[in-house]
Amino acid sequence: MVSTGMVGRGTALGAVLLSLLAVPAQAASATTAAERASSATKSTTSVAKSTTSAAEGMPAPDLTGLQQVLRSALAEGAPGAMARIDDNGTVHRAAEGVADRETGRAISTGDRFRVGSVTKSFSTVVLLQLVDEGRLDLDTSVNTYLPGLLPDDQITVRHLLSHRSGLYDYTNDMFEATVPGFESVRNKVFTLQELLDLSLRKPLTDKPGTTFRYSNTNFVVVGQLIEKLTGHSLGTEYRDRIIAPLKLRDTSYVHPDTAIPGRHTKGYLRPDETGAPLVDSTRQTVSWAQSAGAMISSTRDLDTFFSALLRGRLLPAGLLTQMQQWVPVNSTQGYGLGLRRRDLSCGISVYGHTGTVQGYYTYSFTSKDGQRSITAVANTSNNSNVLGVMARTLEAAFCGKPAAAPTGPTARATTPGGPYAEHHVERYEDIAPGIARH
Ligand code: REX
Repeated sequence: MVSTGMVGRGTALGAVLLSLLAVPAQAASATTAAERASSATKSTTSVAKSTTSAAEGMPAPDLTGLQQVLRSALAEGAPGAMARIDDNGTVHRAAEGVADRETGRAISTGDRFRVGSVTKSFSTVVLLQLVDEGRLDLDTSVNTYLPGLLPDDQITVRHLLSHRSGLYDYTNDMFEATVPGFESVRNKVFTLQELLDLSLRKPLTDKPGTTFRYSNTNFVVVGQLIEKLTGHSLGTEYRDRIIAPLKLRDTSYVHPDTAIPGRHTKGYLRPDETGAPLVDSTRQTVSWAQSAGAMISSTRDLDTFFSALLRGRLLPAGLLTQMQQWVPVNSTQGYGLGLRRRDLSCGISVYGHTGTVQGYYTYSFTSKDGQRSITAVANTSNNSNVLGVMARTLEAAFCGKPAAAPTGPTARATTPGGPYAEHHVERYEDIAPGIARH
């Protein structure tokens, strides 16, 4: 395994008790955010000149396997699925199915989509740049910056970013009934405070700092911190600190607009009732998620973003190290600060985030050196089979061709066909209970 963790792995699924992670904030480098931003711009055009080859120590992507994985996603009910690999300057694109079921337009890797929780990595970068600027400290109580906001002074900024605050995830209740829940918030505009108030109706789920439990509420509070400390809207901060410096042409934060600007794939939400038709969920405010999940982007832009992040273009080394202090999620996954780690079957670990927003599943991950990245998207959700199938795009992108066809009594018993079906693919995705229908 490539990665190391502060705490042991192999812990049981679900909430994981931890000893307190006392990770001191590293001394920030003297590089300013503006300097890093300008070097980020240069580096995106000079990837091929790097002395580190993405191929080093990593097998070539299995493009045939990738295509088969996307076909399997369609077989499980996704109208379309696509993936783009950026491998040290070489681009591979794969797409299957449609972006629009009415017109039949084929899905394309150039299509924009809703990235869901990949937004959390953007929010984290903004907040950690503020840490770098000395405007807040990771191990200080959130209530120091937003007096009286949270019910417990023990909740620190680090607890929010690593999902260890104990703040209840209000989306558990909001989307208990999938389509009615979605329709009830589709056109709604919430303030961040209103979302936090929904969470605070329930007591803390755990003692702050002790337990990893994924909760959108954490990143709602991160959004509040960003707005309070900068005096600007979230959209302004994403634009000035990440989107503009990295020249992410397809990335935007248009909340509360309901339309996805430019060419995009439609999103199709699967209802809970068996056999009920998919619901076109493309248009929505995503106000229920905001800094936890409301960004729009493309496969190219997300590859650029995570590659730049892991290559140290957005944060100084000390803070990038902090982002990679892992809390175990399950036997092959860890959560850092707004960043996921997944350990693949070939021993390679990859870094990025996943996203689930009605009608869209996203996986966006990069190698440790940021030289090879993949973003894979299916235009459906509430379908755990599609979610599980799409995880296999990472195996195809980073592990190369599987050594041998799966054999044995359990082969293909629980996952549908296609490559990697039986080979060390985590069946448990870290999402709130009941979030994806089986
Ligand atoms: C909300 C419901 C899912 C989705 C959610 N999404 O919390 C956040 C996110 C923003 O992306 N988190 C994921 C709905 C887990 C991540 O980090 O990868 N499901 C759907 C239901 C289930 O409504 N009843 O599947 O579209």
